[in-house]
Amino acid sequence: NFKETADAIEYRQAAFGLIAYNFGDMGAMLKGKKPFDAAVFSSRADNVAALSKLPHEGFIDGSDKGDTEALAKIWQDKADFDSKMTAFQDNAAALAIAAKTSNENNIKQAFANTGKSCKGCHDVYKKD
Ligand code: ASC
Repeated sequence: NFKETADAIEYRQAAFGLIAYNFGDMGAMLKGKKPFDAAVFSSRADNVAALSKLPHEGFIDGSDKGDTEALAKIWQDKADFDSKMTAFQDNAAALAIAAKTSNENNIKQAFANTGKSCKGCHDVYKKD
């Protein structure tokens, strides 16, 4: 367990940073900013699916205080926050599966669904 709330904040931020790096590279490929490489894309999708399970553990009680963009609303509406986090994990898992096919429409749809999960939570629970 975390010794201090600062450690929990650092933990979830590290996970989000790794997610953003991997997801961002996938977006660059889908938007044609770099060549699409199916093996790299799939590996990154696997990374995001695994990493998506990590941040939630860092949202411990009291960790709205500190060097964080997390809003106190997370802990006021914890059940909704938890379900949004689960939906993100489900979407990331579906994206990892889609990435193993060569169905471009499915891949793009699964990527969009995952991005909507990121944004949907940020819009409500992250400082802007
Ligand atoms: C990213 C990133 C996010 C999401 C979000 C999707 O690459 O860093 O927070 O995608 O912008 O809408």
